[in-house]
Amino acid sequence: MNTSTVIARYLAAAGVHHVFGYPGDPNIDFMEAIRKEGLEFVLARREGSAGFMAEAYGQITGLPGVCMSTLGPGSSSLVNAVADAMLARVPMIALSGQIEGRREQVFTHQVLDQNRMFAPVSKWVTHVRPDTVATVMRRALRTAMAERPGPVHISVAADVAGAESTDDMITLPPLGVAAHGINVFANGAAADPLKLLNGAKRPVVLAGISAARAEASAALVSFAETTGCPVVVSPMAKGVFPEDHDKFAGTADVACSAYVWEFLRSADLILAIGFDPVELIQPWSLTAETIHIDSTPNIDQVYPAEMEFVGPIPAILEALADGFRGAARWTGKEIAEHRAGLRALYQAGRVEGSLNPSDVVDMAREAAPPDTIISTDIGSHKLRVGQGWTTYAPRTVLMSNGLSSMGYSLPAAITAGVLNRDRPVIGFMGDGGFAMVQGELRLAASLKLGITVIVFCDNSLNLIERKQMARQYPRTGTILEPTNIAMLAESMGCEGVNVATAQELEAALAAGAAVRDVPLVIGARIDPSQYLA
Ligand SMILES: Cc1ncc(C[n+]2csc(CCOP(=O)(O)OP(=O)(O)O)c2C)c(N)n1
Ligand SMILES: [Mg+2]
Repeated sequence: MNTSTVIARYLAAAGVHHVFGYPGDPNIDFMEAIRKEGLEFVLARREGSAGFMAEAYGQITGLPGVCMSTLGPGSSSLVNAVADAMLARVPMIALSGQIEGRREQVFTHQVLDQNRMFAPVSKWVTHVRPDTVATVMRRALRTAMAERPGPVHISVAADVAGAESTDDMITLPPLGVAAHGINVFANGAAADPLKLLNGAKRPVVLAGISAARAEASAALVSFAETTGCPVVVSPMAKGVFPEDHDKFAGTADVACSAYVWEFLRSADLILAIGFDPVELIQPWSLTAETIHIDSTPNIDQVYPAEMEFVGPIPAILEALADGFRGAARWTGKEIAEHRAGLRALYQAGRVEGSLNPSDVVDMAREAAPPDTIISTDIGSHKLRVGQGWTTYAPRTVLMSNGLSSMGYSLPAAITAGVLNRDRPVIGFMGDGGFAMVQGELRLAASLKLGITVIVFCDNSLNLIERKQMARQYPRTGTILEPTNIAMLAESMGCEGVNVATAQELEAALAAGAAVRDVPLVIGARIDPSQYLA
């Protein structure tokens, strides 16, 4: 078995069926190995997109997303997506080719020190050799998957990829998270873990991505129902708590952020349940006591917590709910009023007769089935999508909210389409983020994905333009020239339509609801004035 075959067999053993990448000559043996092992290679149109596709694969499946590049220009192009996986806490195996070992130390053309380049954005950086490859793959998979998950970068030298391996035993380490064992850390040995919870009058849950990774949805619902706690979620955790539940209290750090934080400020106890501060935009400003509940200790200390429950989140929630003896202090009416206020604020600033950003989100939600998977890019549109899109299950809203990198949404929607051919997928993106990766439409068409792509066309890097406006600076470097999105989409084998009114959008979305094997790209010319509200 050659070294590449050992790598491929480890990936297959871990349950991975796709490799997203862009090749160069050092990758040829690896690509042949994955073909023989039955893995599918997806040729993105740029390494950065391949990496985002792999990241989305990790977000959706919980398995490592695998991406591949050549050496030098390929690997350096992959850095952004590896950084994205690092800050999204997504397991990833990133494989880059490298020049033959003999030349690596002294040769210069295309040769970068990949270990140093990837070190700050990876949990582990290494290379394989024919006599270490199986051991390296076990450690790579275990490292990528262990809490908090993240990327491992592996260089595969051109003379190693096809070389016969002497370390070729396939033995998969356990890759799941622990099911048992709760550690309690508290100041004061006699601290009663339930005293705070039982005594609180207005406890609120702030749930995040680590709860979504821990499959804690059912436990979270029963915890909220038993204790009467309303639940606010972080953007990337959307769906961890069903958003039609009467205890749902909104998404933090998207549109209407101040309103949601005001609600959190009214709490006398915060239960941070798998809340990862990587998603926090402003420094923590709450003064109420906070209990940290997560798979890992509160090592960031972005928020202070005198008590930590560390272990499997569902088990912790069940134990706390079992011991709950307090009375639910929030009335259903209070939470319902909060939600109605949030909804009104999210739609505020609509210009009658225009196609407003919230109209695009609301109309798309209206036309799409409940189990639709969406992705969103970064910018003003994300803030609307993040608050306005209602979702019911985890792993159905994909976004890059740790690194917050533009250009994520289209590659992520493609992965969602590849993995869910019988389920609707919508990719929301700004005209800026779309322009960064629009070539991937050709890939989406060639894969015959029936995904819907909705581009918020405002001829602007709006989020940045608004900051210029706030300081009364002239618009410099934030203007995007208009693009005929429909024509562009059609030239890439997709269906395309440009819309500028609610009626036109409604008709386009109705067409989008039909089962298709071609992507539908909607260029939605929006009136951005609502963003200012
Ligand atoms: C790769 C990358 N470059 C720059 C930024 C900074 N940035 C954040 S939002 C934004 C504007 C995005 O414009 P667009 O995609 O059109 O979305 P809009 O804000 O107009 O909705 C920029 C430049 C970023 N987050 N990621
Ligand atoms: Mg824009």
